[in-house]
Amino acid sequence: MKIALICPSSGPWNGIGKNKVFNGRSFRFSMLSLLTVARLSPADSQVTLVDEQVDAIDFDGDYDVVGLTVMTATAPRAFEIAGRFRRCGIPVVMGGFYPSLNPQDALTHCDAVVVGPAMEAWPQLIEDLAAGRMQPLYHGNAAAPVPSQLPRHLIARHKYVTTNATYATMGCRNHCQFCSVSRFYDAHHYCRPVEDVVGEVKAFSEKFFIFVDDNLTQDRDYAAALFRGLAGQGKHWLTQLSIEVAWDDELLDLMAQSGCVGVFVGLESFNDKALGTQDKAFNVPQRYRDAVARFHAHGIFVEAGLMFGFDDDDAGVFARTLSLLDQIGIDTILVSIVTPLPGTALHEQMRDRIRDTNLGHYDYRHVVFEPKRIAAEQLQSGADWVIHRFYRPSAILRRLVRWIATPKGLSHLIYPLVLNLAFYGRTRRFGLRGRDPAMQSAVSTSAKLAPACA
Ligand code: B12
Repeated sequence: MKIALICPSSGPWNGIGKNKVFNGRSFRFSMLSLLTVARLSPADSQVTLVDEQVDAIDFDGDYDVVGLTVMTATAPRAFEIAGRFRRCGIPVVMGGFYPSLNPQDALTHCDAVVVGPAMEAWPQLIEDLAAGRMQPLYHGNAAAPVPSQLPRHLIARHKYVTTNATYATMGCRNHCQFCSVSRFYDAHHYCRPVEDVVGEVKAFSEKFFIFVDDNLTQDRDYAAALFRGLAGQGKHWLTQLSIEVAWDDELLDLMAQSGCVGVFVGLESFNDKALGTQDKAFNVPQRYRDAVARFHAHGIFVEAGLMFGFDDDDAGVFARTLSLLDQIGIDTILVSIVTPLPGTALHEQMRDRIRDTNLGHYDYRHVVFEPKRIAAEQLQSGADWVIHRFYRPSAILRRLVRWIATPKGLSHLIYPLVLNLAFYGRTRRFGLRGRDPAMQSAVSTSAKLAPACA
């Protein structure tokens, strides 16, 4: 069977890699979704993997089936691609976050949808297709063994910051209202056998790799066993996790010893009330500074995920946040505009306030709803302004000097350095400037962290 697996690209991700400098390559990694589907395909099938961010799609290709991996933001482009292949009589299957959370909509654009992970579902679908009895809906099994030894040779190493990405766990037990992940995994957290993950990491040819997990340390005992297994391999890795791990000295030690050099933590906001409305009250802003210091003491830099546009956000939130980020010592930020992704709890709450239904705009970069306390334009401009200010060269330099003073400041400097420069490049590529909707000086001087509540 000839199978084409395609990852569509959209918005500012189009044309990545065209420039020599600041070409976005530093943000390109993973492709685990389609590599996993490729691995689950029959051994005698011929698989072509296309990442539209860097490869062209051959619409005249001779394929028996086309599989598309689809996020909400890439759905319009995926629908276009699907239409072209279907007009040539080639069946199209969709999987990934958008079709899994919105299968009926996806089915109006394709022949079958795989809901959830591909395990068990994809092999069954291919068998049914070959027998001429493919069904419209297949449900994957997240508890089934995850295939290792992915066919990474199907993607070109030089087009990615790394092709050494993997995951030890899937999903998250938290119920953050805005998040697709808890819905996708039905608020479950699945762990792969430690020995499988350790074996996979050992086989990586390079020192650096990425865990794309949603919350790597949510199961504490599992994480401790994993870190013990990884220790001594001399690897360096990044991941995403919840802030609570900062208070667990033993786990932090193990994490650092196993080679963790950086973490992405969804701080989201410095406003307890906003966090509460999103069911994320386990983040306590008064403790952020201490948490960051603990990571730094272990040689781990901290990237903060931030969201603007909560109902409690007013015009002062941008300058206030910028000032607080500096006070708590954050190394890099990833800013998102609150986005009610279809299929999430937030989408259900905001249904009446959505003013833009173009799914291509559901990429955390556009305001698609009517905010409560500020105008939509202020939200857009304020978010851009924060990114622009945070990544101005003088601020980057100041942060790097501060980082050098941490215990592994010199030996791990490469990571915050590369990431800060990559984000700087992104502000240039996206042409971000923005304006502070409030009077910057008036607000930033009044931004003070409340004393830590123990
Ligand atoms: C790595 C990553 C990226 C990478 C690479 C993505 C890639 N193509 O490989 C980059 C940096 C490019 C990226 C970009 C974006 N991302 Co992203 N990304 C991730 C992350 C962290 C891991 C993805 C991954 O590799 N998972 C591991 C694989 C094995 O799992 P999987 O993707 O779910 O795939 C399984 C199933 O879904 C299914 N499946 C998936 N596709 C298909 C296709 C077929 C045919 C079949 C049968 C099955 C199938 O089978 C797979 C194997 O079991 C996820 C979070 C997450 N939990 O997945 C976010 C995530 C997918 N991204 C997200 C978003 C919003 C984005 C961006 C829009 C915005 C941004 N933050 O910049 C952009 C969009 C890019 C664009 N416009 O083209 C959201 C999507 C939410 C949604 N409802 O759409 C997520 C869930 C993050 C989040 N918590 O909100 N991302």
